[in-house]
Amino acid sequence: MRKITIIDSHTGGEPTRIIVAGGPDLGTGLIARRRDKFQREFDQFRSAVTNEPRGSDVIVGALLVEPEDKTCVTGVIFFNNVGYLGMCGHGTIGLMVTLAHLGRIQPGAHRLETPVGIVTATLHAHGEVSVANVTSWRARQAVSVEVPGIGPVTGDVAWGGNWFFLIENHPLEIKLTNVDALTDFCWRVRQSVNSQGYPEVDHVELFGPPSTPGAHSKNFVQCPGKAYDRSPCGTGTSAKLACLAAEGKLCEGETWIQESILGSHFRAAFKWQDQSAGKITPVITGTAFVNAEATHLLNEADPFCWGIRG
Ligand code: PYC
Repeated sequence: MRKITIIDSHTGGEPTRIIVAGGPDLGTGLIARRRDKFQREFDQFRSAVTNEPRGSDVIVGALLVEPEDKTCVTGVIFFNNVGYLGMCGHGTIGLMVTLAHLGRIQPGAHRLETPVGIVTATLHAHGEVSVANVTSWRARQAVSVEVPGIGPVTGDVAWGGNWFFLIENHPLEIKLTNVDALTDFCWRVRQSVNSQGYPEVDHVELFGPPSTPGAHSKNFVQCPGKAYDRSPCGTGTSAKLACLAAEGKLCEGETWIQESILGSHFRAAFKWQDQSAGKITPVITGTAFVNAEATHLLNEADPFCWGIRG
């Protein structure tokens, strides 16, 4: 019987499941190529760890791999119920807290290798984590798409480690009792965005007024597998900062507090990397808690050994 050791955490309500032992051996080399190998040859591990009956649509999984760049504390490949993520902000915060829990890191700055670039995450003495994310930018402003059953919807396309379609103007209130309507809206929008020339957009992000004093905005982020992010979404907040920076609505170093649909928060700010090209380095700060250590048992006699795939 194969065994996979995992550690679970949550960041602002959004779960991260780190494989710390027993995952597939992807060898060495470029981490993006190893991610492709994971997908091509070992995708059943992704499904076993994230999908039911062990997981759920909400879980983001992470496989730790040997970093190619030895200045990095680890390499990490994030994945979910349907596939692979470029970067994951809440997952990186969860990873740092998990590495601290394992005694593998101490407070301070640590470099992490991901398939879309190296990020620097700082574990603060009080337990918070700040992630200096990959370069982020707005690729298209005010793209209008015709959405069947809804009508025209306008949003920006931006990169924050994953591709986002960000919508300010929409008719929905962002609250938990509205999740079904928010999910249906975002899913329809994503199909239209993808079919109308932006096939790479994998997340849809809606914004509304915050509920907590001091926050600047509340979001609803739909992930590629249709689940919504319980956290304010680190890569989505990075994409949001890129849009705010491009519009001159947030200055370098100014704090943006992004609230999630649950009411959890990330604090965010950016540094210009190339102002003329609209490129920024976002820094996202949040908190995670380790909430389980477990061993998954993979018994080939179990018909759902490798998870239930949609
Ligand atoms: O925090 O970047 C994030 C994220 C992406 C998908 C779920 N969470």
